[in-house]
Amino acid sequence: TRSLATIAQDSSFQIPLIDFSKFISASSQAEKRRTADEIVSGFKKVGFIYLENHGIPEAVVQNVFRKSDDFFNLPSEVKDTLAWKDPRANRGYVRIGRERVTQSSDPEEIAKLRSKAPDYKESMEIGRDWDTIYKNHWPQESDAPGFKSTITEFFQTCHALHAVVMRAIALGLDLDEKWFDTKIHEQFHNMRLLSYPSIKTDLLGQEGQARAGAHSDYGTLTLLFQDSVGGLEVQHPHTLQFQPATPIPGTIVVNAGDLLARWSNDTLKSTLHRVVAPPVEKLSDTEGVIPARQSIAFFCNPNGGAEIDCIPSCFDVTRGKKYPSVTTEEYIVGRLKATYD
Ligand code: AKG
Repeated sequence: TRSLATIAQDSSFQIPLIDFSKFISASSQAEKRRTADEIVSGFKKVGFIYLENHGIPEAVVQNVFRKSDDFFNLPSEVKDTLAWKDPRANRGYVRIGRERVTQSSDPEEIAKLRSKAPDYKESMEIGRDWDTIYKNHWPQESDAPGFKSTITEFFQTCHALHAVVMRAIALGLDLDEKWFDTKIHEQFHNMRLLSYPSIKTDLLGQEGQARAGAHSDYGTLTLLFQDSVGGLEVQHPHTLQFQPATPIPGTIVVNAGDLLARWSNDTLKSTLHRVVAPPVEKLSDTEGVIPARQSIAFFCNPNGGAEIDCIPSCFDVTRGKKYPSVTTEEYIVGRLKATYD
């Protein structure tokens, strides 16, 4: 058996930094395959990767952050008119205290957690804008100039990048590169703009209070854009220690969600993560206050009606299928229902 100290420094549990240009514009099929293998290996071991040279210009990301900040600076009365209402739509503004992400699926336990220690954050949830049933809750153009156009464009940009990462995953799992294409093209995704207000240092960390409690994501992939404040942490599955996913400028943090883990027979890992106070070194001159933090999470899902049945290369006679087939919609809506009040 390995000693705890050895496990704590487990060097295989490092979030790999992937140069995605070596997939997008690979100089050879071998380089492309090598990059796909690195990506799949990151999802197998850690469940998280950093992507650099992903093709989304930094100026685009910074502009989305600015528009997001402008939105959260609107008066509460305005934001409250755009409130999130139900898990099927999963759209709208979620004020501080309405959500507590957790692994629990017991409604009573979740309600208790939520009233005692809700996540200290507010968010704006956005779905595909052309959905015929569910409508996004946009602010008036005069209240938030350029917000809608910037966000809808960024939604498309993220969808396109996710489709390419799914191609890399297909290749790395020995499937045809286009295996996922027709199962993920309906943009059944959710973009979440997040704002974590500044908070007194001694308030965060008490009785399970966090910016976002430990949880895994529900869908296939999450593309996470974070500012430089820090605080995102990823849990080692064996030691249960949380390790920082330190912000690296220009990169996107990408993690696998529960539905991709299930689809892949747990070949790919959906790892618990949380958002807490940044490491103490970063707080030395902030006088007892943790600075505000902004992030954008793009939660990717397969098509709503897609049957999520074990990927062919992830089971065989010795490794049976662990889960029955489920549709994306059944799965995601069920998970969302449990998290909100
Ligand atoms: C979530 O909203 O599910 C997150 O994990 C957010 C992570 C972050 O803000 O860095």
